[in-house]
Amino acid sequence: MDEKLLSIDNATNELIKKAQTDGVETIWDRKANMKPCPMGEKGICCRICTMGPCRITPKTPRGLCGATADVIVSRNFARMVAGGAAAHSDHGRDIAHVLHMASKDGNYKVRDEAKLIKLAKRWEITTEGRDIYDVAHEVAEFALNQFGKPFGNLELPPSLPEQRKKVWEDLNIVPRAIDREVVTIMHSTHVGCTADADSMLDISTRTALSDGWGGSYIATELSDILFGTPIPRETEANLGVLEENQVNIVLHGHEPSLSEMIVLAAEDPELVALAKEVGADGINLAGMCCTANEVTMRHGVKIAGNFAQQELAILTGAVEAVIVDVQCIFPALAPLADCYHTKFITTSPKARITGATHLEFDEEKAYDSAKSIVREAILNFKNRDNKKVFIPQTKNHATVGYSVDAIVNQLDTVVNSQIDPTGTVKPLADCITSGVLRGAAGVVGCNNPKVKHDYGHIELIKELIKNDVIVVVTGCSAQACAKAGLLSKDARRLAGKGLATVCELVDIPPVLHMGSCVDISRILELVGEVAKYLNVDIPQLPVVGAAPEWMSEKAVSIGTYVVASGIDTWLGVVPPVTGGPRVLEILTNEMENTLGAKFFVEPDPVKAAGQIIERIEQKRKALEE
Ligand code: BF8
Repeated sequence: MDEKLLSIDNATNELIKKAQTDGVETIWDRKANMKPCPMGEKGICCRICTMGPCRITPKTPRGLCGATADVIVSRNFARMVAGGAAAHSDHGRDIAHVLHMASKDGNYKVRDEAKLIKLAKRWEITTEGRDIYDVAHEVAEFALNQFGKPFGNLELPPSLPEQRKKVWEDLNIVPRAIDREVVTIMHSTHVGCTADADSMLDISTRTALSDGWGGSYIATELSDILFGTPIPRETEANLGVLEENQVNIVLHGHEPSLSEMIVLAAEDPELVALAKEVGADGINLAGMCCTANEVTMRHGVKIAGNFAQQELAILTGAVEAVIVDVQCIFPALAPLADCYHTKFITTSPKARITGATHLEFDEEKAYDSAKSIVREAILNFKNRDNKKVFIPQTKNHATVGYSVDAIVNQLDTVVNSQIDPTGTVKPLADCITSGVLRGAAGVVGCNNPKVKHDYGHIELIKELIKNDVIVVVTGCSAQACAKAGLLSKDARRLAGKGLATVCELVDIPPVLHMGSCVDISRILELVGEVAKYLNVDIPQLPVVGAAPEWMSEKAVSIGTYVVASGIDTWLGVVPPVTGGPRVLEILTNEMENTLGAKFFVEPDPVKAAGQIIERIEQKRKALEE
């Protein structure tokens, strides 16, 4: 691999080249010109009031108010957690609103009744003799209450082991209402409030837990109820999924309430006919970022790419529209779309972008709204300039859609030949305790131009599977794996003997696609169930987390709740906390004493894999004793 290449992915490198020929800029050009602020990088710049901004230096060891480096670093960290928890949880709230408007004759329906009933029972909502939509509405209300209820703690899912809950109780970090936790951070970080790194990190941890075991968990469960619980499906990934003779629509963002309707609208006979009328062979949907994960695991919609590739989709000159809702959308798409014929369509009042075409998605009239958006894309086909079109011929096959239910079913079907289905995680737990699988890793998160595109994910994961560590993936890591062929069942040839045997027996890839970033809740559920089955607390399991190319506030919240859930977490990009020695000490050391897990920072993915394997073996040994 040419060291100068910015990605390990051919399609990406080819399109970066095209950007140069076309004279347009990409994230990598901006990165080359950007000099990151060294203060910001260490987290020691404080902009919380206007007396400064204060910068901590040897000469000025305190801000104007007297805040130390650790106070500043911990407050900045806390605000990142708040931003991330807010984004994930507001996504969950939106899905709850959609469930509340679901009806038998409406656009949004209940697709997984069994899951709805199970959740209703868990929340002590009467189900017998009731209309399923009455139950759905009460479940939605109950969920919405988790965001703002004035008293009591968050309703925690049954997959959370009692031992873990006790740890949180003892540390006084059991989350309360989700909004309350986010607001507490904003209050506590206001000038003149919390000035103690330890306490600030406790508040951050509690808020992050309200995301992982609250907002994100709700987002996943209610999405499954509304749109169906994913089952394994076949798909393809990378920009080569774009079609020369079709209307190409890229769905980018996060919430399935929009993308599900677009998927339906794109099959509408009226719109299919319109596409033919404008000279196209049909309508081709392709997903990007977490929306890609949502629609691929429920419909097999192809994956165009991950976070760093969003500009490249437009650069192909073959995309009629990029339709976005919220989160992880480059504002750069607006001026870039002006250089091609692509329509950049924003749909959410929460994420309007100057220069974009704003067609607000109205959930009350979801289908009609989605149809008008798709129509815009079709009518734009005539503006395509064939001279500017270049679709890289790179794509790979992937099997996606491993929800917890799908994993349990798959193991039951094959391992027990359905003779004696356990309906539990027993077969998975057995594979781990017997040592056939050495352990499991959840590899998640973004792309970050500080790391060669996709290199962090793929190198780490290849090393892990080679050493019989089964890997589950979500977010942009999942797409990196799909593009690299690691989500294909053939990839078992890259696995160690134990993992390869399991893959063959169970007919799964060595890397399992578990969904979008909010679906890290699926990983929590799986890990929690295995711990409960073995009657241990989560930190005792040979299980780790990793975010090799993370960049967003959401990733900070995720990392924090994963560690607080008792799972050691490896970061490939250094977080902006190195200017606070106490903060660093807590995150990378002391958390192990209090929460049973901590953060590791290792930019080299091969070294990180070595550390992970060592840690997993230590845990195995302790578990056997
Ligand atoms: O929530 S992995 S770049 S797309 S933040 Fe964003 Fe990161 Fe991708 Fe989904 Ni998650």
